[in-house]
Formats: sequence, C-alpha cells, structure tokens
Amino acid sequence: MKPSAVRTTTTTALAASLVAVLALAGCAKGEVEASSDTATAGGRDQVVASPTAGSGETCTVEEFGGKKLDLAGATVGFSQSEKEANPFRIAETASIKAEAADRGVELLTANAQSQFSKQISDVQDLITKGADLLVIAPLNSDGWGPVLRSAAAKKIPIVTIDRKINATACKDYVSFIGSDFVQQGERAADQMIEATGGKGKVAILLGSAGNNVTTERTKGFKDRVAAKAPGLQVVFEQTGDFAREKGQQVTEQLIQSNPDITGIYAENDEMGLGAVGALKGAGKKPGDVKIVTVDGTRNAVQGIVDGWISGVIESNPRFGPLAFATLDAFTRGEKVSQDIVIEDSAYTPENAKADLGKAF
Ligand code: GZL
Repeated sequence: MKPSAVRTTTTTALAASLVAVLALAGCAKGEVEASSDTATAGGRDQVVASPTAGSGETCTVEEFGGKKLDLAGATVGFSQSEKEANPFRIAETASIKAEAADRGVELLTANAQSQFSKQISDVQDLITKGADLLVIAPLNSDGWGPVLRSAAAKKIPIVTIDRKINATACKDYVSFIGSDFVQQGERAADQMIEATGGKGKVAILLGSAGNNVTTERTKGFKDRVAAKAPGLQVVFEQTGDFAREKGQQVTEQLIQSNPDITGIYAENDEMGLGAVGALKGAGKKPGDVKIVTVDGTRNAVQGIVDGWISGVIESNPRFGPLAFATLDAFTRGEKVSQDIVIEDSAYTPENAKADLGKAF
C-alpha cells in the first residue's frame, strides 16, 4: 500500500477517524476538536491514526449490508496470527483485550500459532461461536476467500489490523488499520545510510513470505538505498521468518559468506536481536556491524543503548483502542475509512535511553 502525501478524506470519515484518535487521547467521543493536528493527539502508548494517509474510500454499515448495533452488548472475535513469543504479538493481543474489557465487550480470542490453516479454522470457529464482529491480525495476505464468504453470509463486519489481506474493502472486510510498511522500509534505509555513511555492503533479514509487510518493508528499503546511497550495496537477502532463532542462524551463515558485511537490515526486532547474538558469538564488538530493525520492542531499543543496534523504526502494535473505536463508529452508522494508516515513531542513539519506556 503506497502512502500518499495527502489524501482527501470525506469529512465524516475524517471525523470518524479523528473520533478514534481522540478516543485514544482520552477526549470524549464526538467532541472532535477543530485543530488540524488532532491526529497526533494520541499518546505514544496507543496507535495514533493518520486520517490524511487513508485511501479516502469510506464504508458504512448500510453499504456493507450489515446492521447497526450497540457494540457494548456485542460479541467480538479476535484472531491472532503468531504465537505470543514475539513482544509485538504479546503487546498487540494485550491491547485488544484491554480495550474490550474497558468497553465491556465480550471478546472471544484464538491464536493460530503461526499456522495459516489454523487461522482460517480459528476464524470459522469464532463465527460458529457467535461473534457479531471480527478483528483479524492476518498471518498471510492471500487465502482468505472461503472464510470471508462465511462471514459475509452472516453480514459479520471485519476489521483487519496489522497486515493487509488481498480482498475487497467494504465488501469482504470493513477497514484495514495498520502501518505504512513501505515508509517503514524507507525510514530504515535512512537510518542505515546515516549509520554507514552510505557506503559498504548490507544484508537484509527478510520477514516471513506471503504477507505484504515483508514485501513492502523490503521494497521501501531497497528503493530508498538505490535512490539515496548508490555506494551501499545489498549483497545478501534471506528470510529469518520474523523469528529470533532463525535470525541468528541466518546471520551466522552471513558472516561466514560475507565477513566484511557493513550493515544488517532486519525486518523485525526479533531477527535483529538474533543477529546481535550471532555477532556476539563471532567475537564482534558493538557497532562493528550496523544493525537497523523494525518494531520498537524493549530489547531492541535497549540494544541501541548498548551500542549493538543503530536504529529501530517503530511498528506500533497497540491497535485495541483504534480498532474498537472504528467498530463503534461503524456500528453506530458512521462512515469509517477503508484504510486507516497509523503513525509510527523511531528510536535512535539520541532518544533510545529517554524513550525506552515507550517501547513494548
Ligand atoms: C507488522 C507485523 C510484523 C511485525 C513482526 O505489523 O505484521 O509481524 O513487525 C511480526 O514482529 O512478526
């Protein structure tokens, strides 16, 4: 999903998004302040929507073919994709559960343990158990057709968070809420160029295959490096499956085959921390190889403080307030954006120590 510099968003959709943001900032629902910078009002603890980066397309319960309902009395099903070993997933699930509890919403949850076939059956089970609405953190972008048809048959609104699914907004699902992953790759490239002076050989620890996050973080990074630092060459790309252990194994191979590697771009913190383990095992010192990662986990930001990691681009997983604010606005009959792109921060050697408490 290419970010747009500015996209028009209809007033009511913008209001819905701003209501979502204000809900995060603790403002009363409906009291949408005039200020144009409201969109940045949300605290760092929560996802802050960026209404201007939305697609501009909106969806209403009538267009979707669903029915208005009071979210507080509804049952929401939440399908999590990966096992809760990665702090990103732990924080994401905790955020959904906390918001459901705050709103008095009955929440059914399922975790696919990183197996796509299980996620499909999990969602089917949530539908069978009577979920009125679904929040899905998809493992893969493709393969959702059959279960989306089951949900559509019962007119169950779906909000996807985190990764995108290849399906039709306002028909198969209502809204996507997530980061701009191309931009994350571009910002990681900027940090890598800064750390290496734009010269040398860089390796990419790719995320898992089959989802837009890996594709877009890779595209953003490579295009930016090619455009801004021709002296920096991508000489190695291999997946570490977003996992620390595999990230360490791949990096051990990398430093055998490329002992003069200058930098490593890890497409998530867990792989980046695996790379740190491999470098330590090889007798390297902090800063010998410049590492840039994406997520914003506590251990990775501590890695910046300790000198092992040069930069972390945040990918904020705390979708709970915004996901439920979007469902709430939708079920009350308001327009919601089909694409709600959140804003992510970044950690550098200059702010890591002071901002460590904001990591997850
Ligand atoms: C990003 C999310 C990615 C995280 C990884 O939104 O899909 O999946 O960056 C996780 O940590 O595995």
